[in-house]
Amino acid sequence: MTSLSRAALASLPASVIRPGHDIASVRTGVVHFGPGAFHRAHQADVFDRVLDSDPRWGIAAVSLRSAGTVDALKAQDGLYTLAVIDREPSTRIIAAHSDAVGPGEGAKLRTLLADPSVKIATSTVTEKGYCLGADGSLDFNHPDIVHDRARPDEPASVIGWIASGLADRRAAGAPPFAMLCCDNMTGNGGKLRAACLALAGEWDKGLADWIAGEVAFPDSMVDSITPASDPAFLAKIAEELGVTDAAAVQRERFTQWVLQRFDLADGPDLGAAGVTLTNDVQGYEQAKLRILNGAHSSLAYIGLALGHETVFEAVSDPALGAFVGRLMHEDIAGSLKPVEGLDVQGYAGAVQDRFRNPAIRHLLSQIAWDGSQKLPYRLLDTVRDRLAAGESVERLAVPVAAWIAFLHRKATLGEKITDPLAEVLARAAASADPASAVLALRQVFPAQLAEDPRFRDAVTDVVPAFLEGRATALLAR
Ligand code: CS2
Repeated sequence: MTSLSRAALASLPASVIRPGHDIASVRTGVVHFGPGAFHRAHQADVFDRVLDSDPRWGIAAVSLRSAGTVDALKAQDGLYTLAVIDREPSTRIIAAHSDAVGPGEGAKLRTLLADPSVKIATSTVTEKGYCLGADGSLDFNHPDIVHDRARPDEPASVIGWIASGLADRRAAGAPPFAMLCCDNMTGNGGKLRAACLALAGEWDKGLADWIAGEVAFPDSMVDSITPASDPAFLAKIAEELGVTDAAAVQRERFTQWVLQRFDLADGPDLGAAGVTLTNDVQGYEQAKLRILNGAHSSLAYIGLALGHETVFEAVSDPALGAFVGRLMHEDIAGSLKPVEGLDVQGYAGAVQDRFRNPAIRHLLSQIAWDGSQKLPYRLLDTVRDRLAAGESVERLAVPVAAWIAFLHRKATLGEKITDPLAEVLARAAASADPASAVLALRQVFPAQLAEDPRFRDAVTDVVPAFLEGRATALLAR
């Protein structure tokens, strides 16, 4: 079977939605770091719509570490399939990528970042890709940052590339690109901005001042459930299309991008392409991270302990589904500050409905990755706020304990833990008292939280139930 390409478009079945713009006329206006499935299913879909009326906003996909997706995009003329897996499925070809840059192509990346027609850079490199410490600031002990501090000419990290790309703009007297962080972190734009300023300040104080004064780093909330593209999905797409597509992605129909308003002269009309531009992203961001992602991580660690494989299976388990429902509505939504224009209880209900989508096979094991990076934003921020308000954290302690037990199981069975802190986590979780040892990891649990007896005892008390296979009883909480 041949692979998807521009030439193959004509032979695709009529049911497949073709690009709505002339692919040959697309020019690069965006550089994107981290072209994983979420980017291809979410931001690229938005820019694909923008391109239907304005050819200046093609995306150059940049992967600093792995060549897979970039090679696939190059081989397929930048094209791939977006399958919407829902009650009303659809299959569409996305033609938003005008260029691709893989590992070892630093010179090309530098040229792209310096090009004044590139007015926007975006990133989805996951939480760990930003090299931040537990307090959310740039970790100067991270090996990539140690490297970049000494080598602004040849950075290793995304932060290094953004800062050095901006340095080149400044040196050329050119306007900067706006930097749109699209990862699931509270205050994502602000965190990225602070990290770039910190590194740039090490190189050149004047550069840091220039970035602080000139560059927009809007915060954003991004949302669309995007299960990984497994071999079975890729085989199904090949059967439907009649050609292979190594970069195909699948997602639910729901998709949302709420972006803080920012100034960009002559920029793309993101609003017309479905992006919500607002002056107050924070409320949306918090609601999404805590309700949706908090529930996801809870379903993942508790669900895996109970032998479930997917989100659908886990929410369909009556005891677990009801427990996570109470967690979402009472503990999380109930403690969020009101968000103008958002009914948080209604939002929590809508999220539960999305989890109950039988067409989506979203693996709990995928969501369980990188817990050390995710838990602070997803669950621990809620714990901290509830403790401050004098409210109970007994229910929230259950998913935290489930994570510790998950690490313990993996560590004692010698199974791989996918997490940037894997080694430290495995050592702590395999110890005689995994709860205390994991809670003592300051990279995850700030002292104030770990040492608060209301939280510490609540977690420590329930870890044994998970270790001894008695977790179901906890779900009555
Ligand atoms: C999930 C997210 O893998 C995970 O950790 O919680 O990818 C989630 O599906 C998205 O944030 C939904 O927008």
